[in-house]
Amino acid sequence: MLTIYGCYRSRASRPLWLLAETGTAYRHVPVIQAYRLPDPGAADAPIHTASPAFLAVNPQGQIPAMDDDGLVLTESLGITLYLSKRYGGDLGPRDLREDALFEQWALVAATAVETPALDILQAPAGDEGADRRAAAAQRLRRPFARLDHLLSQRDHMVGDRFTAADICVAECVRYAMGETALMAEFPALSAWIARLHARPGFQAMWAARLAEPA
Ligand SMILES: N[C@@H](CCC(=O)N[C@@H](CS)C(=O)NCC(=O)O)C(=O)O
Repeated sequence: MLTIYGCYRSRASRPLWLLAETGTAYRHVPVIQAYRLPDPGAADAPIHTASPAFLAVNPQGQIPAMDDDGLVLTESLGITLYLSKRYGGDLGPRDLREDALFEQWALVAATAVETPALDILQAPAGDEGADRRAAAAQRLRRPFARLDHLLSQRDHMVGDRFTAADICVAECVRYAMGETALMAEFPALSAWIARLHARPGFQAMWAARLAEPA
């Protein structure tokens, strides 16, 4: 039995998007971040990242987590890559060379893109956050130039098809999309993520996310 722990308004969106694409059956436990609850200790609080029941799954107290017949994984991009191989068919790597590229791009997303892109998302609006956004945008220019160059030559990150590598990278790039002037500097990257966001699988994941309390 496959179980995914984590609400949609979290990095659980990554494996949940993958599963929306594959149509795989799974149990979803919508664990919420404890810091988002006014009183995580309340008797009627929903299951959250500091709940003993969840800490028994991931003692790190972070979402997402996955349990697939006893295989427990607790890193969103690792879960997404695993699910693509286990249940994804052509969404997963076809051979070792593709597998290497999937891993490379997931690591680029996690190490070069995610932190500055999150900074853009989380910086205060207006003048107050302007310096933080500008510094984050500057840090993104090199990885974005690399991605833009690749995507000006091909439609997808790996192979000639949509794969989990696209999901891993797109889910980190997404955080920076509010910085529209930055995105405009990278037209191939912008066109690629717009195509991905038009997919029914992403739309289904996004609708479920919007249906959750903010
Ligand atoms: N590198 C981890 C980061 C996980 C993470 O930071 N999850 C956040 C939600 S997106 C969380 O659980 N925050 C609650 C907390 O840290 O207490 C991953 O990608 O899975």
